[in-house]
Amino acid sequence: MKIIDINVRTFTHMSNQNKDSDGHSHPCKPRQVRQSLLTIQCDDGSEGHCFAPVEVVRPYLINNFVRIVLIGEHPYDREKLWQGLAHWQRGSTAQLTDRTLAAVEMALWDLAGRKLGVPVYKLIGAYRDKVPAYGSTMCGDEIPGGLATPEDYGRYAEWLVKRGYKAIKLHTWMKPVSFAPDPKMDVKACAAVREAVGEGFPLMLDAYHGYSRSEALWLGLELQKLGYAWYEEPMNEASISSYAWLASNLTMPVIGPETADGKFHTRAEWIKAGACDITRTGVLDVGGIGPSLKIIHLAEAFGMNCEVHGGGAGNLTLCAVQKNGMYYERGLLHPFIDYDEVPEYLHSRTDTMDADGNVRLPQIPGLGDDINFDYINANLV
Ligand code: LLH
Ligand code: MG
Repeated sequence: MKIIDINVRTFTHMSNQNKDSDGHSHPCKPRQVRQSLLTIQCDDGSEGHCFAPVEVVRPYLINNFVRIVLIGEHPYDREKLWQGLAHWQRGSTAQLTDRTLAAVEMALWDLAGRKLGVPVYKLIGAYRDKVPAYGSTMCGDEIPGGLATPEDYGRYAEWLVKRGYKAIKLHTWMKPVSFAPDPKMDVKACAAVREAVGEGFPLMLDAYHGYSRSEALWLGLELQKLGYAWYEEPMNEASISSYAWLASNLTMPVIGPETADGKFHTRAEWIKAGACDITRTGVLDVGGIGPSLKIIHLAEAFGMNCEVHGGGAGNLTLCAVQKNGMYYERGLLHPFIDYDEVPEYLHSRTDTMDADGNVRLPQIPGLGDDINFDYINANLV
């Protein structure tokens, strides 16, 4: 069995989300957008797939890196193939990102799962078949009735509790919102949500990612008073010593890093420096499922939890194979967006959540996306 081809289908679908000038998602009028499906094919007819943004699997990357490492190889040699790509990141003039590695590696997992007839989380070794989800809000905005005021956050939190979520994480206001960033406004939103959901309900804050040490500490001390369960990325994650300083000055858990470069190497340095109480990985942040498993197990060896960043089939798979993590991050959510709607390119949602706030792992062979190939083939670019 060997890999004989890698192809990318780019297709259109409707989306009601847009990114602002700092890259944060917000609701917008439905519009047509493009997405890609990466497919790895083997000589025995087996295939593995992974969705990716168009630029992450653009022809230059597929032809000049991915094909060269993968063609002719056994598709189950995931570690060898991942190391081949990861090694090539040095000297690739930053073209070959962890996101491309993640798409390729997850397509290899999908291929193995489909070929063997099992969901990937069972193939890795499941810890659980359902995962409690936290509702992760979009960043604040200036849309009337959206997430524009502390009261908006409070009202939305009440709705999220009714929908079944057992925990909520706020993303508050970030640039380019006109009054952001403002730690005092963050505290007002956090207090309004605490008031809405009552004491004891697990709440987390993912604050503006560029506060100074003194702003971050002031905000953290306020969150402690409000009984928040973790404090995420209030400063630039490149400064490990700032996080070590923050963690040593707070009793509440500091979580991270999420977006810092360096895969498992960076997470090891954070743990060694005492910069976090809970560590973090996400398939797109560190180059896939394999490197995320290394981080989860590293954390476990230090008696630490590792919370998974972001949603989707790969991240849900990680949540199902770990003991040392609480939640699946479901979102990003907003009062004007029906997150439960099924995207046109799938037959069903990958992360369907029941009324008790649990996401059950899909039982289809592969990574878990129930791909609507007819839709994709009818809407090719
Ligand atoms: O800044 C944002 O839009 C969010 O922080 C986003 O990156 C989100 O993925 C996140 O951090 N979740 O935890
Ligand atoms: Mg985050």
